[in-house]
Amino acid sequence: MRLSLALFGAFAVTAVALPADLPQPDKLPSIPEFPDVLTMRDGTKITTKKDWEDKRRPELKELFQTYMYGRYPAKPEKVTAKVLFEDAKAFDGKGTLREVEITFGPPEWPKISLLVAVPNGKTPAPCFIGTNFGGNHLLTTHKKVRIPTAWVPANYPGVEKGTNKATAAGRGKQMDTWPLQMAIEKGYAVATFYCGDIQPDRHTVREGMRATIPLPPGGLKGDETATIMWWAWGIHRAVDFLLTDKSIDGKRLAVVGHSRLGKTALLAGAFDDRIALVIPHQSGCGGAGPSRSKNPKAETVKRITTSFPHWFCGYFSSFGDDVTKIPFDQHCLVAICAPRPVLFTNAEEDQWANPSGQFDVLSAAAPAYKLYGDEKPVAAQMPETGKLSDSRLGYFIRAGKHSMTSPDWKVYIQFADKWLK
Ligand code: GTR
Repeated sequence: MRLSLALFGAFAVTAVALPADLPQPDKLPSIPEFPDVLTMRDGTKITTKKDWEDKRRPELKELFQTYMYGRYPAKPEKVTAKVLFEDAKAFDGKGTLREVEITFGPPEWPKISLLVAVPNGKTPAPCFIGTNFGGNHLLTTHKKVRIPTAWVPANYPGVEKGTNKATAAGRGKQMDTWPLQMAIEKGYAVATFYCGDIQPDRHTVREGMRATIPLPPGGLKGDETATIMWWAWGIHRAVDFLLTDKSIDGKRLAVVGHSRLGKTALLAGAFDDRIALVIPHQSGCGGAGPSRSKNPKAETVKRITTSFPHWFCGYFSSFGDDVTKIPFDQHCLVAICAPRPVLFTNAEEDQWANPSGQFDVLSAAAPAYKLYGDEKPVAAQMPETGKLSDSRLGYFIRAGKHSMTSPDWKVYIQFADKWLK
């Protein structure tokens, strides 16, 4: 089955030059604390929802594209979906599992293989959507699920030594990271794809969506579309499809992701209002963690832009030695999501992801949510370990380490039950 989903404006990547009124990073003013989310760059204070939506929100989206994640790529002209297989009696007959190939460009462009699990008899179902680290085949033992052919990280189950090539030996080896059966038993659909379908997580090779864009004359200018932005854009292409899938309730989509893919989930939620709920899990620096961090154990902008330069655009690396020049902090990315609920989830031993700094980020986003009439969008203080704070800006921290497993999913579902059902 092939279906054409939508027609958008012609595909072209917006210019990489710095917008005329924005200075080079070193010419920006130093702001030691979080910049006020409701104050424009020119000092104007925002007091109404209308001015927030017409002025400050677009300004913030522009700033994040320019100085951190790179330009948001244009939407594809056409998005096409082809069902690769469907098993209506999966999960002991409780659910339907299918894989859908999503195409959005010329034949030589990357394609997304979207794994979709849907609860039988409970449709249209709310749906979790997000990217995974190593391939859909790791999340189920189902023999028909495709094995990625793109580069995959070496340390994943079933990857042939020294090849970065996924094999069938990995089937079902990470089922607990995306517990499909548990989600469908709770009435939720789940849709996920391998992030490398869009952009493999290495910068040394020009491949994936990056390779579809010609290098501008003179090389990259600093606000080029970076990997986290490409991943977020890929999630939006999956959303294009989900909105046409009758078994999915398109008004109840929750984006979720772990770590670097949690950074991706937050960005995807901020840049797409079709997503109703946003859950960045242990996303840390470059995601839910503040750049102006007070936690000495947390990852810094200097460190992340040195280890993973390709996740962010070139300009973001310039802030490594002075984060006070960043004209926003991550609370502004959360604020862009307002009034949609956002849940930050963490682990005590994962100080690298800065759990306390993330709570500060959530609190500093609250003024934007108050414009929408929620007088108390966030708890007064960080909840105790193991206890979900289910305010519109929710927070949860558990014992343990950096990982995404089924107990974390129970919390996502608890939060989604409150805000999506
Ligand atoms: C770490 C990185 C973090 C986080 C993590 C992950 O090496 O420093 O920012 O993204 O990887 O994605 O697992």
